[in-house]
Amino acid sequence: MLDKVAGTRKSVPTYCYNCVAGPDLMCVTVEDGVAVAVEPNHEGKGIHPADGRPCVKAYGLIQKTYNPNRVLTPMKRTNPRKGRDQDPGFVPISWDEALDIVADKLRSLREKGLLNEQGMPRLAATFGHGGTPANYMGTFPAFLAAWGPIDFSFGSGQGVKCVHSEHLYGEYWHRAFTVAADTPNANYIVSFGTNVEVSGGPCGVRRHADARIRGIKRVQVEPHLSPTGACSAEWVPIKPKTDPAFMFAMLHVMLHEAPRSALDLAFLRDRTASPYLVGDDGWYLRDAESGKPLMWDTVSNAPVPHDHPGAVPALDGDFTVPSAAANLPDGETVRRDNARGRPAFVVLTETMRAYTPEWAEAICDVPAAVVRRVALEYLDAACVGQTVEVDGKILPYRPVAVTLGKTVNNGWGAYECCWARTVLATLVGALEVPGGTLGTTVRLNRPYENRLKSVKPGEDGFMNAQMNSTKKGGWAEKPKGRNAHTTLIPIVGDSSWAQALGPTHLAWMFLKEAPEGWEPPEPPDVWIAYRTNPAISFWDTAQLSGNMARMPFVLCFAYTMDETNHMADILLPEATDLESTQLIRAGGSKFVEQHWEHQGFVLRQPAVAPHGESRDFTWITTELSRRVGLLESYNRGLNKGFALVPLKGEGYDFTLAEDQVHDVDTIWDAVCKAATAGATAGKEVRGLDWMKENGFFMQPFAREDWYLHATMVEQGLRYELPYQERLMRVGEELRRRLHEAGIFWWDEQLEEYQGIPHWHDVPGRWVSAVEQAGAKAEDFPFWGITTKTMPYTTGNNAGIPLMNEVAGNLRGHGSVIINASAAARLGIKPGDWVEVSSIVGQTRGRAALVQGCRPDTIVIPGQFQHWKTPYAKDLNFPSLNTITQMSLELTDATGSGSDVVRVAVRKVDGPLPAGEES
Ligand SMILES: Nc1nc2c(c(=O)[nH]1)N[C@H]1C(S)=C(S)[C@@H](COP(=O)(O)OP(=O)(O)OC[C@H]3O[C@@H](n4cnc5c(=O)[nH]c(N)nc54)[C@H](O)[C@@H]3O)O[C@H]1N2
Ligand SMILES: Nc1nc2c(c(=O)[nH]1)N[C@H]1C(S)=C(S)[C@@H](COP(=O)(O)OP(=O)(O)OC[C@H]3O[C@@H](n4cnc5c(=O)[nH]c(N)nc54)[C@H](O)[C@@H]3O)O[C@H]1N2
Ligand code: SF4
Ligand SMILES: [Mo]
Repeated sequence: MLDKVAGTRKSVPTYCYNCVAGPDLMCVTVEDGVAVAVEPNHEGKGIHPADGRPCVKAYGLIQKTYNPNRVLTPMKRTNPRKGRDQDPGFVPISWDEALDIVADKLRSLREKGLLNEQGMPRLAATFGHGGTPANYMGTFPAFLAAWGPIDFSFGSGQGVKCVHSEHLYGEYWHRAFTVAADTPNANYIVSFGTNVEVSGGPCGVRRHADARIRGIKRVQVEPHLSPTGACSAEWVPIKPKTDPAFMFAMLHVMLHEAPRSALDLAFLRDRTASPYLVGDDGWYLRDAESGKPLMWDTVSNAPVPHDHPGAVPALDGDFTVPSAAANLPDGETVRRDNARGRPAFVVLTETMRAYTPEWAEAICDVPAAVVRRVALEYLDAACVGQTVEVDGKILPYRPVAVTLGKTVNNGWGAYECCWARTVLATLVGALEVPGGTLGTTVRLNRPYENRLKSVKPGEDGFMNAQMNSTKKGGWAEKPKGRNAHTTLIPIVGDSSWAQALGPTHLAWMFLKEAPEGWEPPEPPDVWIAYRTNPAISFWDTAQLSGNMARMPFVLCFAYTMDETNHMADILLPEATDLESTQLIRAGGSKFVEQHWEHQGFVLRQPAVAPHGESRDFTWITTELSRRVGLLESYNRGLNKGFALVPLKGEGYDFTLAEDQVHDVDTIWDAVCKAATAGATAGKEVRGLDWMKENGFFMQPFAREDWYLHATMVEQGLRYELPYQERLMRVGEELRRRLHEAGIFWWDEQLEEYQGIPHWHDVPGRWVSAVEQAGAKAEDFPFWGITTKTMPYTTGNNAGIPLMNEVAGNLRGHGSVIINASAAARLGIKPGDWVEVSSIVGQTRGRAALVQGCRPDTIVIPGQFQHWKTPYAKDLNFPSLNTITQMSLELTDATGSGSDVVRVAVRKVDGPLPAGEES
């Protein structure tokens, strides 16, 4: 621990990972034991894509540390009644008492059995904000692993209202849990609501600024003019939730109006399923012997299996296959003799025929000429046929990309958008090549730290997919967790991240009321929450808070009081960002625009001593493990790699004795040594002291490894595009299983399983949600949407005054953003109080009048309307989450939804009296 020493000044290197655009490097200036400033870590120049600079949010960490509202001792609830209107009656207790209460409780669960009578885990845990808490929770993953089954079903809005469908389909098609443009090399980007100048952190901002100097053209397609729109060459104000129509029309132009030769025909032929023959009933025509999909070979003028050596398959045409087979659902194989077969590319082209720019204009409210021009500019900029040298290798050069923001890539319409975006890339060969559309990380396929290695040959010439079985006997009729991810969402799989990416709102909803044929789940005996605030960040927050109050025992790691830990039984204050120790990976390729030309490890270390009684998360975890009686398996977990890397490898062994309690520094010293030894084949071993001095350990990361292309070529694999035969089969099997089990309430979602997506009235779903609730559609004439702002990282730092001060410079901060003419019609002037209401409730805020917003749309930035979080609760800011529906009907087949709601707007006199929200 660091003591206050008079007259000293030092700069402590560390990292910020307060949002998914991290980790970013920084230094903390400490004077006389007091953190006084955050500064860039200039040692990161040339290594970190932003040369060691953090973003504005990191500058708030000083106030975060010294926040007078921090919870600084463990606390226990004295009022057994829970609810927003109940005073929890928290009283300070010692660590001993707090840990004993928790350990007793947890031990009693183990005695009863890890699963309850319904087969559900008795212990549940929620970690928020896109997985970033893992970078602050020290060795806690080793405790979780030692425990056994845990329900990660209860979401916070991360996942289902984050970039959800992109996570699932992106990873399925190109190992892209998140998708980005190769900004350093791109020349033309069409961004559908990717607010990267705000959400991309210093790496994103720096890269796009450099790209602008280079002359990149970015077209920002979104209902309101975000800072990203403002920094773009062009803003296209599209009607919310109509993006699939825009993208389908781009496909139409490229397939029906542009010359065929403008497309990357070789890429389509050799790297995609475009030549696979589709029978009239929609299933691939397969070789009767091997079951492999057939293509029409133009060399032998005959059908051949997809991997036939020397074949030059046809992309166009209409063929008769003398003898073939088809794989129907549930393992049924049928013969297909003299069957008609058309290449998947033809089926794609035919399906897109009706989706002209003129058709899209009527849906998107964007002139057909704009859609057409964007499509042709994209095609023109694609440089089809060109190559570039990267790390001594010749790769295709395709400097065009399409990116999708959250709200485009989640909820209804997201499947169509993710599909169309990826097909747009394949048409010009711009998938996973320099300049194009890239995946940046994997979370559903292992190894998580190397997405190239996660690619393995799977079915039908494609990469493997980890799907939950939909077969009779294999299908999980009985869910293993309360959001039923293995039962309802085949594509999410069942890896360690999968459950948190299930339909996590259903877990909350079903606590209160389950649909027909579904056993209402009992709440978990114990729920743990850390760095998450579902009571503010999810939808229909009033109802959600009510359901949360039904949790019988809640353990929260607490920084300050907030709306979620208001329901807690025990609060444990962990030492925060500048006060504690952890080693994590950095570089390589990660979320958002975190592709580096280096990879390695970065240390978070105590710049200042922990405040009050707050304790390092690793200390808390070790103590908890000991008291619960899990010390040995916890230590075994550390040795196996749950704190980052296995502590033993070839030529080194830093394993910890399993029967002993190890202190924080001993554990992280072993991790630092094993990590560096592992990365250098034992040549360089750097302990905790070295890491503290140097901050990070980096090695070069080949730029070639940003791209999947070489891996695909080496393994002879094709991208599973454009046709989705496998998903069709999975969807039909899921329909049968659900119907056999008497479940019909997922039928709408099953419609999403199509070979080639068709347009359905996506925005209309939000309108009919109003009508189904018994209200009149015309009473809610506006679209309500949200957006992120640079100084805020979701609700994580809402209680930091500096962030509000900085955000005060941003147009619309803390307000309801509304088009000036629309406001004038309603008699609303700048700064007036307005009420925004939906069928769920109402929220109030001051009106910010702008030109840069569609007249039919209002925007409520960020997530506010706190009623407990100190400082934030006095801001009186509105929140879209108070008024957004949480419902089955607005849930797509991946289990996600969107931050979108139909609303009414009216002028009012002032804020709602406290406690009267919704
Ligand atoms: N209206 C609206 N809602 C949204 C979004 C939006 O853009 N607009 N975005 C959605 C998205 S994409 C996501 S990923 C989710 C994220 O939503 P959540 O997963 O709920 O995450 P956060 O809002 O970051 O929650 C952070 C909580 O952790 C607490 N906290 C902060 N620092 C510390 C600390 O050091 N220690 C402890 N113990 N606690 C700490 C904060 O007080 C806060 O209560 O929100 C979603 N909700
Ligand atoms: N500063 C900051 N950075 C962050 C975060 C943060 O909280 N703060 N959170 C991180 C997380 S968890 C995530 S998930 C990412 C999200 O990153 P982004 O998706 O880039 O972020 P948003 O600001 O939510 O993007 C919303 C944009 O979508 C537009 N939009 C809304 N509805 C529609 C629609 O129907 N169609 C189209 N075309 N556009 C629409 C809005 O106008 C808005 O500009 O950001 C990450 N980075
Ligand atoms: S973008 Fe900002 S808040 Fe996010 S990790 Fe980087 S420095 Fe921290
Ligand atoms: Mo997110």
